[in-house]
Amino acid sequence: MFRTRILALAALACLVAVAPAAARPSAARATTITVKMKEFKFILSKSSVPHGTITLKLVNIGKLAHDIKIAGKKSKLIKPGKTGKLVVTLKPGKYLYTCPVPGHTKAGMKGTLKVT
Ligand SMILES: [Cu+2]
Repeated sequence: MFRTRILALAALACLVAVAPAAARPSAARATTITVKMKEFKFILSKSSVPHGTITLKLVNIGKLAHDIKIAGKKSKLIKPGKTGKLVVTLKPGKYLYTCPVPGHTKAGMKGTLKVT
């Protein structure tokens, strides 16, 4: 009987310890943006996202290979018709993104992502 009560108390203590973490409002959010790449521009499904973990779902709808560079991180080169992804963790601010393939940024493959 005594032992059962101890176990019940221990179980309750666990619940109390876990609950506040799950309800924490300032926890980092996870957002996914679809990024279509073509000659010579990026088309983003969202141009403003909340800070936290941001997954860029890359879809090359063009005829040349493209990749993306943002906040010092770079994706793999995505071939025409292929997909890929790049995960970045960003604080609030404005981030320039470009296509590092020579000549592509200059041709128009660039933009700014707003992180709130
Ligand atoms: Cu490109």
